[in-house]
Amino acid sequence: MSRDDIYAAPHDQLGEFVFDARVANVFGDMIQRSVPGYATTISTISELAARYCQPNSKAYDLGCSLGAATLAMRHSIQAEGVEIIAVDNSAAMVERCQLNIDTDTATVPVSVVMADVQDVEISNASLVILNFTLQFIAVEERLALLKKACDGLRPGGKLVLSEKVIFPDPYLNDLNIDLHHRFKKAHGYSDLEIAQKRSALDNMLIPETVEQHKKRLVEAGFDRVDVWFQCFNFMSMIAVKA
Ligand code: GEK
Repeated sequence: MSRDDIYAAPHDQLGEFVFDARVANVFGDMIQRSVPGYATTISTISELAARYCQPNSKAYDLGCSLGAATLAMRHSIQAEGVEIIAVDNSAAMVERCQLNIDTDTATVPVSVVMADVQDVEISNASLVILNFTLQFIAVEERLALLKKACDGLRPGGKLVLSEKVIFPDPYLNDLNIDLHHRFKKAHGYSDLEIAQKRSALDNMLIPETVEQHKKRLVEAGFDRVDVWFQCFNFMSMIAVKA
C-alpha cells in the first residue's frame, strides 16, 4: 500500500481536496491513518451483510472508493442471488476499485458504477452502505438521497451511515477534534500535514451532529435509528426500515 504524503510538503495554494489519481493511489493508507475506527466499520459491514442481505436482493456501497466495504460484503454474504452495486463518481477510484474486484476471488457479482450517488437508482435493496460518503453531499441534498435509499430498501432493509460529526457543546467539540488530531499524529502525520489537509477539506466535507443525522434518517422514513460505533468525532449508525 503506498504511503500518503500528499500534504507533507508546504503547499503555496491549497486547492480543494479532490478524489483524483494521486489520492486514489494512497487512499487505503490515508483512510486508515485518518479515520479512527475505520477498520471496525469495514469488519462490522461484513458482519451486517452476512446477517441482513436477503436472498435475491441488492447491496449498495455508495461512495465505494477502492471497494473496501464491497469486498468485505462480498466475502461474507451468505444469501443466494445477492448482487453488490458499488458506486463512486471519481474515475480514479472506480478504475482501482474495478481492479480490486477483478483480482478478488469471491464469487458474489459486483457492478462497479461510475456515477453520482444522487443519480443512481436504488431498488430491491436489503443493505445500503454510506461509509463516510454523505459528508461530501451538499447538506440540502442529503434528505433526498436518504429518502431514495429508504424507498429502495425492502421491508426489513438496513442502511449503515458512517460520518465525521460535530458536537453541540463547543468545549467537547474542540476536545474531540484535538483527540482526532492526536490520533493522526500517532499515525505519523505531521502538524503541517494535518493543518493542510484540514484546510483542503474545509468547504467540501461538511460534518453535522449525531442528532441531525438521526432526525434526518427518521424523516427519510427509517423506523429504528441509532449509533452502533463512535470514536472521537467519527461515528457509524444503523437505520432499519420496518
Ligand atoms: C470506504 N466508502 O472505504 N457520488 C459518488 N461518489 C462520491 C460523491 C458523489 N456525489 N461524493 C463523494 N464521493 C469508502 C470511503 S471516501 C471517505 C469513502 C473519505 C466519493 C469520493 O469519490 C470518495 O471515493 C468517497 O465518496 C468518500 O469504505 O475520503 O473520507
